[in-house]
Amino acid sequence: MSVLLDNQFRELPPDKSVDTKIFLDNVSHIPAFFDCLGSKVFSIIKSDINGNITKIRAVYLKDPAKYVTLQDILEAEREAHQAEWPKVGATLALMWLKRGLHFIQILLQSLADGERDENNPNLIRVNITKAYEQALKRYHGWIVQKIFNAALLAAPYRSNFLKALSKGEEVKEEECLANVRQFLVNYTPTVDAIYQMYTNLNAELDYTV
Ligand code: 03F
Repeated sequence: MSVLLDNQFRELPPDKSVDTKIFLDNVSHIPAFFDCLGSKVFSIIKSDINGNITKIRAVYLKDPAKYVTLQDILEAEREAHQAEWPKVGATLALMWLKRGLHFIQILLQSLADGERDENNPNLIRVNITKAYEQALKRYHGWIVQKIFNAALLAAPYRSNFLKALSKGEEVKEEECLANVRQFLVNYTPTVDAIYQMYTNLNAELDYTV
């Protein structure tokens, strides 16, 4: 019934470590969602997200017992790559993936909070723009910002977006937003924990693409 509730994230343990296998299982459902959004511009975003998931999974599968948590991966790569780190491997892939996850978090939270453009109540451009400005824009040069502008124009109507989140079923807006809120209960702390890990390990970079 709901893409979001089918793919609920797990509650974090008290130490806020993120289990690599569970995390990869959870995020692996996100790329397929772009297929129902229509425009070609979403395939660029889909393949970027997919590529980062694949890079992290490839590292994990080399030694699942060693890379139980995402932090295990970052620490092993820091040891292995020294000066090149953190602009390398799964550390770099997760650095970017987390920004996309943060974008999704802000977008969904803004919808759940009922933020909307009163003149265009069936558009989600204000919600998308807010998410972009907070999560991604500072890392993008003008060419990538142009891709964002194209995606913004191609963005689905609010009603279609909510319908897509409900697997194509016509559900009442309030019911769908209740699912969004439920999804965010574990999703938001997971994204926050990954950001905190990058801060703690001094692994965040701020170059633009
Ligand atoms: C850097 C960079 N990646 C890449 O160059 C950019 C690609 C295009 C980015 C376009 C941005 C547009 C975002 C706005 C979309 C609005 C759509 C709204 C629809 C509703 C990195 O790439 C590589 O990743 C890394 O591996 C490499 O090594 O420097 C590194 C080298 O470069 C990015 O900026 C990441 C972009 C992530 C965008 C995520 C957008 C998510 C949008 C919608 C999600 C819908 C939510 C559905 C929820 C479903 C839940 C199941």
